Amino acid sequence: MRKEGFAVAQMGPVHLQDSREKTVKRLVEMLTEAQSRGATWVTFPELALTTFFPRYVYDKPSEYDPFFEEATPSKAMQPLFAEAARLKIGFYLGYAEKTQVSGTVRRFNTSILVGPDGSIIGKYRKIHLPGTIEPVGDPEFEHLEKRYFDVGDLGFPTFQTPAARIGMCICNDRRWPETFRVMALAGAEVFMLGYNTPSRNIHHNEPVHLREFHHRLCLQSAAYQNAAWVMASAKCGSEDGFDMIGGSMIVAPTGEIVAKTVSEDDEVIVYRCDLELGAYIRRSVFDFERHRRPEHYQAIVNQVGIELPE
Ligand code: ING
Repeated sequence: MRKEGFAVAQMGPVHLQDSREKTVKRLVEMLTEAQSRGATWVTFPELALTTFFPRYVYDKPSEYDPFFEEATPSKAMQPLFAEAARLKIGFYLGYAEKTQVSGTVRRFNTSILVGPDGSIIGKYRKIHLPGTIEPVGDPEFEHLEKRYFDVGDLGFPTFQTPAARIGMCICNDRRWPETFRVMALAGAEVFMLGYNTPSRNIHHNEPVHLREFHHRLCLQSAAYQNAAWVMASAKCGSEDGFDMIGGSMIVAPTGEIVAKTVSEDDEVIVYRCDLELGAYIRRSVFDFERHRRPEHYQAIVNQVGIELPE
């Protein structure tokens, strides 16, 4: 039996005018609550330090750089790192990262995994960037992650911790099964992800109930098909009038939802996860070594889009 307390700390809205200090204070409060309820790991949302700024059109870096952190940990993150180290809690944190890669400025939609000793165990940079580079001209809001972020350059890594082997991804990544399979093939036992998912789809008139249904569908299938625990944390509610879905949850390797938020505010859910449950499923139904046939999967790696066979 390998039981470990995992928490998902969902955030309510972060408004354009909210300072980093005010927002980080909310994260610290939820981290403290998670620890008091038996958690040793906490998953925070995507872009947890600011509003979901890719909904707005900015032209110059000077307009959108204020949303980015230039060091990790940044000054704004310090109180969270300090409290986590004091309470010996590990955490996943999503934020906008501005950095240099081989002398070139790069901007990523990033998450870090921080250990209970306060050290940064690993980093992930979002690979599946939804939306468009140019505005589509929707009267209400845009989805411009391809405009502000580079495609992640770190692959889908996994990180060994005392509790489990942990893999990270971010929001739209959860809609692509390749994300989880790659991490599961590297031994991930727990997937941590944050998301900021608008309640409305600006690209087509999608019934509202489908937003949460597709969100749940992605997480439950990822958990079951990869025999892993899934920690999914929303930043949600109405950010300056722009609604985003909640539905933060913890999903067992069986695909069952074991904990779920009921609000669109700051809300902590905690579950004592038995890591052995995933191991059992990986020795039976999803024993990759025994059952997978990659010689028949070539199209998944060799193709980007659909190619009709002759
Ligand atoms: N947000 C959304 C997400 O993937 C989206 C964007 C929603 C794309 C629904 C397609 C369908 O959950 C982010 N930040 O990726």
